[in-house]
Amino acid sequence: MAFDKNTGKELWRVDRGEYTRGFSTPVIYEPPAGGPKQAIVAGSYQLTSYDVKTGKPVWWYRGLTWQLKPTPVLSKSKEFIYVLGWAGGSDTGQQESIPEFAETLKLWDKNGDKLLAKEEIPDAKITKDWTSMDLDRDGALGERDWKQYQSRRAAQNTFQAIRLGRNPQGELSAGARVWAYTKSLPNVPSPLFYNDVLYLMKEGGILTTLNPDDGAVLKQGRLTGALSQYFSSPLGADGKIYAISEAGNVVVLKAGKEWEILKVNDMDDEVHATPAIVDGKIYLRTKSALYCFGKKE
Ligand SMILES: [Ca+2]
Ligand SMILES: [Ca+2]
Repeated sequence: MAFDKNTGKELWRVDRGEYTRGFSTPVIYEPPAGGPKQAIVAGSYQLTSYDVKTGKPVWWYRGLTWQLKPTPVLSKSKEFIYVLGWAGGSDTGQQESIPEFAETLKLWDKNGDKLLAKEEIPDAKITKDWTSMDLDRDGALGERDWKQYQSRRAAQNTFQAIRLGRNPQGELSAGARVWAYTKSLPNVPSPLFYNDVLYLMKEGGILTTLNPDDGAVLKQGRLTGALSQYFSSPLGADGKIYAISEAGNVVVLKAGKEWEILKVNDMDDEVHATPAIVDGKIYLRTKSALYCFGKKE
């Protein structure tokens, strides 16, 4: 949905019913060659860019995983976008080819109503996570539910670079993918593009730097002193990287492909939010307080 910032009036809304899970924040994008300002949204299986004035899709790209939580990041030139997605059961090698709905009905639809009731399905992998299967909540699997299941089982978790060029239009082909990295993928923290290096902050405290041109790993290591879960996304500023663990350890790193830890601070409180850096100040929210750090004026 888009709203007028002054009046709160709804300007447009688009139905995204086929994007069954999504937590990713939209990214505002202006094509380098001109063209309308857009909002890029990462959702189930597809990245879609909407004209912010009309809500009309300008371009889209298939080939994402099921649940998109991180926010995509654009390259400095805005000609590439880096999209990270991780969902349980979709790591490389876990993909399955699921038969068509009509074929499955022949096997399992005992009462012949062209739907698959829970009791008719002998596969516990399907029935155990029923709420993500029965999308319209009618108590049985229809063709739409099944198509989503097929997509989900075919999807692959990746951190991938997609070439947008200078003014993308319509469907971007699979050839738009420049590279894909499939190991040590974070679930929640968004990637960071800072000074021509990509950073991934994985749960458990594993930091990876990648070359944005080819996806090659530049350095991977654990953040000693901050090895808990990570929900907060890493940030770059002042030649440094800031990464904050759930346990409240703030790691300050020297930015660069050969990153190194400068300091680990302890907030003595849980942190799930990504800090904001504005006008030389860092705003950091823990479970119980909001802090501001900066030089005294
Ligand atoms: Ca049936
Ligand atoms: Ca259903």
